[in-house]
Amino acid sequence: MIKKFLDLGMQPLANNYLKKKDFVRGNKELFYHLEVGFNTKSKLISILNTVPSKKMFDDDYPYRSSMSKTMLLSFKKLSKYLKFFYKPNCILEIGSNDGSLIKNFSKKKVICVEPCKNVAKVTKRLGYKTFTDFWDINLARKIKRTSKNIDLIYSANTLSHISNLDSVFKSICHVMTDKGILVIEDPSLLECVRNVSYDQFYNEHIYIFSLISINAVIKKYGLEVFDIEKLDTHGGSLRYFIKRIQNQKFQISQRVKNQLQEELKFKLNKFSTFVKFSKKVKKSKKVLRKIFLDVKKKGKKIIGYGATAKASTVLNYCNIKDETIDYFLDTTPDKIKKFMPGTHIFIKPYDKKNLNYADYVFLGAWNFKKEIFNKEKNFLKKGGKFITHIPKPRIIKKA
Ligand code: JHZ
Ligand code: SAH
Repeated sequence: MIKKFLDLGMQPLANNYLKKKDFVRGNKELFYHLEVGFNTKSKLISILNTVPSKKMFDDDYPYRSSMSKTMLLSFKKLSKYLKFFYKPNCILEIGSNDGSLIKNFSKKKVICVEPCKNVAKVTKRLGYKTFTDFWDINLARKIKRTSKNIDLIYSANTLSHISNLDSVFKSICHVMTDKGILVIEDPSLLECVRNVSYDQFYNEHIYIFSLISINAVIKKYGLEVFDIEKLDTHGGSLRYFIKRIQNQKFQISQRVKNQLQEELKFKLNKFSTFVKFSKKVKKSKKVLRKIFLDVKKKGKKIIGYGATAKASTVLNYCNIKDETIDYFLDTTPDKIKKFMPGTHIFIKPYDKKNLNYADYVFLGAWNFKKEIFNKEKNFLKKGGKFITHIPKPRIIKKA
């Protein structure tokens, strides 16, 4: 049974950045009801109303992993470790985006899966074998016909985006060798609850995994987590190292046991935890709205930094629109000169002039706070201020 605990209202598709013609002349934006629930059996957290994959991941998909140095570095570090420790013969990446991870590996050893044509083009151009398809059993069968030695499958911030987990794991088991390893990486439910980062919920994030729920899901495919790594990326993520249960080469590490204990101590297996979380979300909205109203009353100029999918959830939920935030700054070519979904806040290219115009900057990409504050030392020194809602809504005056 799935029990609902959070209602974030009607929301637009989070990565659907608009051109003016998309919302003037009465053109309708697609909205869906963003509600979140708890599966009493598997303890899996999921959104309740899903949008078809083809509507979200089309040939115009704007997100590029390479826009953050933090992510590039994290992928580089992981690649080194995987090469050293597992010495893979053939690597399959599901949701390879612009190749930020895979470009650390030799072209001869790699298979990319990326359904968005405009993004898949990037790895194709770099010379990596790329399938422009959604991950499912048909694709898995096609790949298996030519590649029988896939001993490492990697997928970051993608499996949580696919509603049919049965198809995901059956397809993985179909292509992965008996001694193969599956490494997945997604935002951690524990950190999401701890930080009240309710903006981890939007149409693409169908699931927010915990070790508890991942274990429950993969067991029936004969898989188990044997190691785990905590990451700072995307507001706190978990990297799960998964093997077939019958593969005795790796023991279940102490880190897995510790994570399980921590999650149980935090009561991630109890519905009541999420009811409390939902109350904190409502409070967060109230306080954030007050901060924006107070700053605006003083006649200050506010802009946003990082036109993220997460910011779309926050701003639409809190009803903060273009009369409050003058514009967003972002480095992503496919977002620039477009408008934020739902709130219709304009997105400008990142430059110092556009930044220095502001008195206050809303941190849309709060998950890259360290990287951004490092870059914007001067803005802070000159008295520039940031507004964030994580872990609690507040104004930040200096780093
Ligand atoms: P970022 C997307 O979420 C969507 P978003 C998706 N569902 C997901 O899971 C994660 O990514 C992986 C910009 N930026 O990574 C670049 C600057 O402008 O938090 C990006 O547009 N300057 C697939 O959108 C955005 O911020 C900078 O200095 O919530 C960051 O987006 C930096 C560091 C970033 O993901
Ligand atoms: N792995 C990268 C990209 C994450 S963005 C990173 O961590 O930064 C999620 C990517 O998954 C997008 O590029 C999207 O097109 C892709 N994706 C979404 N649904 C998918 C599916 N069913 N099969 C394979 N890839 C998918």
